[in-house]
Amino acid sequence: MKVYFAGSIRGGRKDQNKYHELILFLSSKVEVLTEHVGDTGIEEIGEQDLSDKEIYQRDLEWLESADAVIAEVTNPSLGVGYELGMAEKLGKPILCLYEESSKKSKLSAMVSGNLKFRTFHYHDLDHAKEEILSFINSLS
Ligand code: 6K6
Repeated sequence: MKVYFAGSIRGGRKDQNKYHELILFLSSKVEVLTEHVGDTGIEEIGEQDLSDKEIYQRDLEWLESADAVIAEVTNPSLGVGYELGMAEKLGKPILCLYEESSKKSKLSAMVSGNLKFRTFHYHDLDHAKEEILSFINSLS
C-alpha cells in the first residue's frame, strides 16, 4: 500500500519532529511516498535540484498514485489544504490528524466539517499511531 503523508513545509516547520516520528512509524507498515515531509532542514536544503513547478508536478503524480492520504493538519498549510482538496476529488481515503491542545490554532471548518475526511483529534503521538493503524487496517 502506498500512502501520501502531507504536512506543513512553508506553512511552518514547528511540528516537523512529529511528522518525522509518524512517518517512521508509517514506513514500518506501508510505503510512504513523501518521507521528505518529516526531514529536518528541508527548508534550508530545499529540493535544490527541483523548481517549484517540478515539486508541484512530482507531488501531484505521487498523490494520484497513492492508495490513501494521511495529513497532519495541526499547523495550517496552504499546500496541505490544496492536497486534501485534490485527494478528495481523486477519491482517495483520507485521514486527518489534529493535535488537540488549547495552545494550537483551531482546525479549519473546511477540514473538520468535511464528512468525507476521517478527522481524528489526538492527545499524543502514540494515540495518533493507534489511529493510523486502525485507518490502514480498514483499507486492506
Ligand atoms: C524547499 C524549501 C521550501 O520547500 C522546499 C521543498 N518543497 C517541497 N518539497 C516537497 N513537497 C512539498 C514542498 N512544498 C510543498 N510540498 C507539499 O505541500 C508537501 O507534500 C506538503 O504536504 C505540502 C506542504 O505545503 P506548504 O504550503 O506548507 O509548503
